[in-house]
Amino acid sequence: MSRRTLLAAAAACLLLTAAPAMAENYRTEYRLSTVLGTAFPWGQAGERWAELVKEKTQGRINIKLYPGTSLVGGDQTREFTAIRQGVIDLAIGSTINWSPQIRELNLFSLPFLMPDYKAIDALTQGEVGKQLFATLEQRDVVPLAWGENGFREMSNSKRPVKSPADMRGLKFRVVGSPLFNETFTALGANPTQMSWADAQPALASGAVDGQENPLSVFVAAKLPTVGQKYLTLWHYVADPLIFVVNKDVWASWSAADREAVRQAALQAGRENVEKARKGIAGSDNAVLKQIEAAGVTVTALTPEQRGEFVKATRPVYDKWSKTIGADLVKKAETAISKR
Ligand code: X2X
Repeated sequence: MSRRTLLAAAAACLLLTAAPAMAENYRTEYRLSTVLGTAFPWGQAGERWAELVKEKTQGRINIKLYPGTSLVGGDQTREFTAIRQGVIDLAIGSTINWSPQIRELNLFSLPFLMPDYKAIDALTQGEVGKQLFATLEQRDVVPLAWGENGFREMSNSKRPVKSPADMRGLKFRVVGSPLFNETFTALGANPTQMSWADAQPALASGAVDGQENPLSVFVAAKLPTVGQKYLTLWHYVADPLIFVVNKDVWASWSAADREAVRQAALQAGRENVEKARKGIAGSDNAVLKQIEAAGVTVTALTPEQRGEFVKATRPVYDKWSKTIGADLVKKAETAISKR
């Protein structure tokens, strides 16, 4: 055997032994956490990411979706910690639910920071988005792509809300960060923090009067059937979604498979943003029509009326800007003003 064929044979041998050894490091299943299930654009994004990963890795990476944040017993504010600890391998998480652990993510919950969809994009697709991803990387997760839950609108079972005075005494279910408690308190309402799993029975029993969630969630969760008859379009905050992988899981994959998972996340993220805005954004108001057809009274605010809510929540904005980081908030405000 010539030296050359010997080398080629040795190389072939190495390849043969290396390939199965690498595959052995791969688990048969990776757990993907989301809050909402496949009736919602958010859960559909999880399903799509899994499908694209399977396709792009020729089945080497097999992802199973765990909606309802079931890997942390539905307690969505513990999701980020569970990813770091390896209880969850991958997640598509809302900036709201991870903000108790990552104070910078409260940025998107600053009341009335983002006036429109272009403003959301100016943040997630620009320097601010990059900086937030760098922050996440320092916290043991690999961020890959942005998605969207949406602009959060306010609903309740008691009366139309046109001004902060109309909110006085109403009990609202709010999510995650203490920032939400402070915002609703500043508006004169009575907020209670609870998980999404607890929110639905609380709305149905009348333990709380109202909630705030994107219109896509309002419709798919059938909130009009639990008495949510009054809806105010105030676009006060929006929560983007972030696609991440646990750092050790990421490191266990080959470079080619990592790239496949990233490309799959980017594609699923783009499709998710499109879906989350369908029937809601721009001139397409099909979702709003559907809500009105369900007998819901929809209140759109005039700029003056909206201004009252902005004014009442300004002290919360200023206080939380310091927690988030004055530089980051400034960067966000500049990006939005230049959009
Ligand atoms: O709990 C909510 O309101 C939800 C589903 O929108 C989030 O996870 C932020």
